[in-house]
Amino acid sequence: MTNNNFKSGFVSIIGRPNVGKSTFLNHVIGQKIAIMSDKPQTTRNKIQGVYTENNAQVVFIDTPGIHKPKHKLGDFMMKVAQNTLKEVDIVLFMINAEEGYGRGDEFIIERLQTTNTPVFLVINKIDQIHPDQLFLLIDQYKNLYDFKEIVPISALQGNNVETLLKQIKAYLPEGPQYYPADQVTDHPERFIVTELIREKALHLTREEIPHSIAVVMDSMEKRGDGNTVYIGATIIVERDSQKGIIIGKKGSMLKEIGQRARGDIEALLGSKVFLELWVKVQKDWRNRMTQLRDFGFNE
Ligand code: GDP
Ligand code: MG
Ligand code: K
Repeated sequence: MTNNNFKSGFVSIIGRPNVGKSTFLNHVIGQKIAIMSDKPQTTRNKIQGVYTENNAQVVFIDTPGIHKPKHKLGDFMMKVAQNTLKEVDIVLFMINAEEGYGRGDEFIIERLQTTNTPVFLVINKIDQIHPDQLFLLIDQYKNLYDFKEIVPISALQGNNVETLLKQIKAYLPEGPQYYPADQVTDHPERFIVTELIREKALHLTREEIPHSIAVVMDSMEKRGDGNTVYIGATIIVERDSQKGIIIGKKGSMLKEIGQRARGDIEALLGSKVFLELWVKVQKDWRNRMTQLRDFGFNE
C-alpha cells in the first residue's frame, strides 16, 4: 500500500463563511474524493474528505475554532485550532475574490502568524471578477502574510482547481496511504475495526507499547459466499523493539491480538471474519497522526 514515492499529508481549509470551502471540496470529490459520512470517524477525526490518486493522498481536515467566533472562544478551542494548524502539512486560506479583505480575515491571519506550516492563499470565485481586480487583491494580501503560493480558482466552475491540487502535492512529504483508496464513506465500521485492533494491542502489551501506535486498514472485503469478511490491517510502531513485542515469541502475541480483535469484529459486523495482521515500523508519520488525534480530533 505504500511505495517510496507515495506522498501524503493533511491539509486544513480555513476561511470566512461562504468563501466556498465546501464547494471546493465538492468539486474535488466530483473527481476522486470521498467525503466522510457523519459517522464516528468524522466526529472523532474531523476529516472532511480524502483525495487519493496513484501516487498521493490528501486528507482534508476541519479546523474548528479558526473562524472568527461570535462569542469569545474558550482557551481550549483556541489551543486546538492553533495546534491543528501546526500539525498539518499545508493550510489553505480561502478568500472570496468578490469581497476582498475584511475583519474575519484579520482574525485568521493573526492565528496564522504563529505557525510555520506553509500557507496557500486560495482566491476563490474568480469567475465573478475582472482580472485587474484579481491583481489588486493579490498585491493587497501579499503584504499581509508570507503566503507560499497564491492560487486563484473558481471552485464552482473548476477553473484552476487541478493546478491547486498539483501545488498541494508538491508540498506534501513522502508518506503512507492513510486511508484506503475506496474510502470509508459507506463503511464507517472500518474505523471502528482499526480501533478494536489498536485496543487489543495496547491492552495485551500493557505499558511496553506507547498509545501512539496506529492501525491502518489495508483491505476489507466480502469474499466467497459473501458470509466472510476478509480484513487486512497493519499495526504501525515506531521502533524495531516495539515490533518485536507486538509480534511476540513465534508470533504468539500477534496471534492473540488477532484472535481477540476478530471476536469483537465478528460481533460488530455480524459475520465471520478472517483477519490478517501485519506489523510495520515507521518513524515519524504515525506519530503525527496520533498527535492530530490528541489535538482535538477526539470529541
Ligand atoms: P463555505 O461556507 O466556505 O463552505 O462556502 P460554500 O461552499 O457553502 O459556498 C458559499 C456560496 O458561494 C454558495 O452559494 C456557492 O455556490 C458559492 N460559490 C462557491 N464557490 C464559488 C465560485 O467559485 N464562484 C461563484 N460564483 N460562486 C461560488
Ligand atoms: Mg461549508
Ligand atoms: K507543520
